[in-house]
Amino acid sequence: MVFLRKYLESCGCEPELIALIRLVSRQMGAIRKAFLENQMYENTLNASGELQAQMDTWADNHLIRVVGESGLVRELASEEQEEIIRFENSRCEYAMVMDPLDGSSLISTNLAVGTIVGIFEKGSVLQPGSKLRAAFYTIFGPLTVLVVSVGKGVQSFAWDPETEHYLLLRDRFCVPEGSQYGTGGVRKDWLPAHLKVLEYFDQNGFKIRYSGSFVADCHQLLVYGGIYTYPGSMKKPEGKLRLLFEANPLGFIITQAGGRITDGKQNILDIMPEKPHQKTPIYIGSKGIIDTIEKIYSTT
Ligand code: AHM
Ligand code: MG
Repeated sequence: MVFLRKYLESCGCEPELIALIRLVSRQMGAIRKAFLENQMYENTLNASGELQAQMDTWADNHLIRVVGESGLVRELASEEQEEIIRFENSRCEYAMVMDPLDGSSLISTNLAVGTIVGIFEKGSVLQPGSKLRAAFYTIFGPLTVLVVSVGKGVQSFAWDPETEHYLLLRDRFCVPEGSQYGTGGVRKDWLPAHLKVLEYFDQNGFKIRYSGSFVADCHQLLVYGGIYTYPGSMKKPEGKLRLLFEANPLGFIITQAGGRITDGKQNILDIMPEKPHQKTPIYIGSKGIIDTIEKIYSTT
């Protein structure tokens, strides 16, 4: 039986990084419990102007408190916080980015949602995704599953509530090519290049799968291949999803599993962020399909 801590040690991770990954991932029991009493929406908007679910703010407040008290993180940026938070008393220099509860519009439907985290070794949270030291997400499905990369491939672990340990579920993911896709947005607003991409999928017999939860859809493509996209549109050329909190941690993980992430023109992991809530169009998934999408973009 392989435990999360043993796995991280075998990768040569420093004790403080292991402590941080374990600390945050161990909060999933508390977050999972909180769903029962937090099914509604708040009357507040987040920094992207989206209505916050009660679980968004619950998970955000909980993780900020736990991470702040740990003394492990110097700087924290959250999808649910306007400003970057600095913990002056921290004994470590890690900078952490998080989407405390991704897919929150699905809470009332009981479909899979999760938490997304990226960790930089030091410095600011405003760094390209390629500089991440580690990234992970959790997904609340029938099991609570943790998918993690410390730059040495991608593994998944399942939370055992009885022993309170994460146990290795799957060793070394490798994104298969696959032939399924999910796209966010509204057809009448899509740009010509995206329409051509969809035409390519139709012509090549791709199957549609889109849940409305980025973590769940990315987890699916990690297993089955294919791609997820939330493109730019005529109304929102920058797309919907955030570079820091969603694109970079998932892009890092999928890249570590042999896949790719692009905005259609460039590797998203190379983008230098200018502000915490910066958005980006996203195509993430199997390498061959992303290569094809970039070709379509370069000729449209
Ligand atoms: P969230 O972080 O507030 O949940 O928003 C991001 C979510 C993604 O998980 C998902 O892929 C997308 O937004 C769904 O958007 P839409 O409802 O427009 O399809
Ligand atoms: Mg999100």
